[in-house]
Amino acid sequence: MPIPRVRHLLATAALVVGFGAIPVVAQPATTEVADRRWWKEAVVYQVYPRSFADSNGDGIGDLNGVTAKLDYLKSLGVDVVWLSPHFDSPNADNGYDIRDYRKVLAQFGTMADFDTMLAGMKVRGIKLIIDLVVNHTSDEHHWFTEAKKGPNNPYRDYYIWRPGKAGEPPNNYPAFFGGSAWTKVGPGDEQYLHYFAVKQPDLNWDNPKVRGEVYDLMRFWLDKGVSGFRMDVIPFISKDPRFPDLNAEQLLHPDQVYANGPHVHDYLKEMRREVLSKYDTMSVGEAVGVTPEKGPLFTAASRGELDMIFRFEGVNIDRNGWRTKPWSLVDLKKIYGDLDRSAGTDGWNTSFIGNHDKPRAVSHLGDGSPASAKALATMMLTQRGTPFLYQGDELGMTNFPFTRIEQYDDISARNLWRDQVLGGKVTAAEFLPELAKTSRDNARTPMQWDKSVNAGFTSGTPWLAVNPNYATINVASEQADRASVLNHYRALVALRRKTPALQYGAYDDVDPTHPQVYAYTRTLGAARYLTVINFSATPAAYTLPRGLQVRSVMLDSMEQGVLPAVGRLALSPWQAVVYRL
Ligand code: TEU
Ligand code: CA
Repeated sequence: MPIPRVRHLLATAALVVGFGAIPVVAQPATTEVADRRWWKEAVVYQVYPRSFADSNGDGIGDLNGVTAKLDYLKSLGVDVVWLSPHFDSPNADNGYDIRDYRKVLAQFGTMADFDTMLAGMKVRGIKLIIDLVVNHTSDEHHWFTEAKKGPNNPYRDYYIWRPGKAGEPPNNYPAFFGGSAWTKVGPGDEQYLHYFAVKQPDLNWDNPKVRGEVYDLMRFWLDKGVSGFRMDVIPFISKDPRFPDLNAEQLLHPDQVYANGPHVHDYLKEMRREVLSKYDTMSVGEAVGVTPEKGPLFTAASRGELDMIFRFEGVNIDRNGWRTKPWSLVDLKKIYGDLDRSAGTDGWNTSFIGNHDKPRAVSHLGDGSPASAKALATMMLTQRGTPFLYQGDELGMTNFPFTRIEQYDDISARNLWRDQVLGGKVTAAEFLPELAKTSRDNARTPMQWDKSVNAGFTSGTPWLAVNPNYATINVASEQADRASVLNHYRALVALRRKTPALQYGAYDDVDPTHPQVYAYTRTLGAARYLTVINFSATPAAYTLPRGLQVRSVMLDSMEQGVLPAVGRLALSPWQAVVYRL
């Protein structure tokens, strides 16, 4: 195990230069924080099981693979694992289309394997949250195979049906994966609603039986010992039953309409009352379509809905759908500032730079280099809000060098190709380079464990190709390298854990308009820290604003460990430093 590079305040206090000896102020005890919660102090790690570790050589990651890697997760210092869907599914959308909520996907193993995995986590003090995908089911769920039989079926009202308009859909809602959000099936002229793929019919949350079914399945997993849920597109669960057409403005961002149903907050309050409040849980909503002003309605503790949400302005800063667009650090800082303000004192945020739906952080927010991966990690792990690491980001795993459409697995990529290129809207030459930069499959290539064949992910043929850079970017090589991205993550997680100000302290951007350097403080009582990040591949001579003076280096991505002369920093490309003030 490498030696953590976190410097202890007392050991470095003597290094203070430029100003006289300052008495060391003890950090306030966390008990002084008004509303302590384990999930505010936790660091979460997202496992996408299909791509994490394959235990039986079929090329598909599985639960026994996760169990085999628990010591690795423990060595990272993470407290919670978020497991992407592990339920029975025909995998039209890699498990986000559930056929049976109480059964483990056979490709991933059995319920006994799940129990073994959960027990292994428990022994190591790691909690598990699972993916609650209840805006929609698979069209192969028995509720839907019944419902589609006709208007008189007892399950009909589990889903949302409307008559078409003269052979056209009931309204102009678009689906996320292309085409209309309505499809006709079975007898009669009624169509069912699906915000995502045709194989993902939306549940009718206005039906109390549906809500009862959802609460039951939540209790089933909570009773097994999971500690909460990541809730897939949860703001979409309530629909306007009149289904008015979207106007031109709304068609530019239908997600904002979908996230604004009349009863979404009633249902979330009911869910907390009925289920979450009866257990010691954490809940995080995937807040697609939620604008900054509306965020607090989901997360204000006094409202009793969710604990926190994922907001996407940051990770989407450089894209418009499948196309990339220019962005600036100043824009990013503004997003983070707004996000922090919106959490206020009664709410809580998440901090993340990637997930299974986004390209690799180091490739789109950084420049692909390990130095930029460390800079992004420093940003993520010193923000206020619970950090969510995505598997492989801790290695600096990069985008895949996609060149051909056949290399993609994702339904979103394949449908876009059909609509955009086969539909004659753009040429393949225009489309493919953009898709390569924005595709979700970038995040779904197998985890890179070592430099053996298939990166140690599988002894068989991987379901999605391994990134060819695995010989250098992998766990085994990085364990052994003190200066690796992996060991920087470990140091950051350890620093956050022992530093209440990094968990609970107020966030203040001290230089919001600087185009190259991101500098912000985190303050809790008398404890004050400063993160400084050179967000570029060129060196930066940077004078600290507001007369700030640093006292000691807590962590330096370049390990220079040198304190600056008063207030003046010479930052290397992508250098990121956490100071104590
Ligand atoms: O994602 C919702 C969602 O809207 C994203 O897929 C979005 O379209 C994408 O980030 C492109 O920017 C959730 C899941 O995370 C995703 O994997 C599922 O495909 C989707 O819901 C349907 O369940
Ligand atoms: Ca397998």
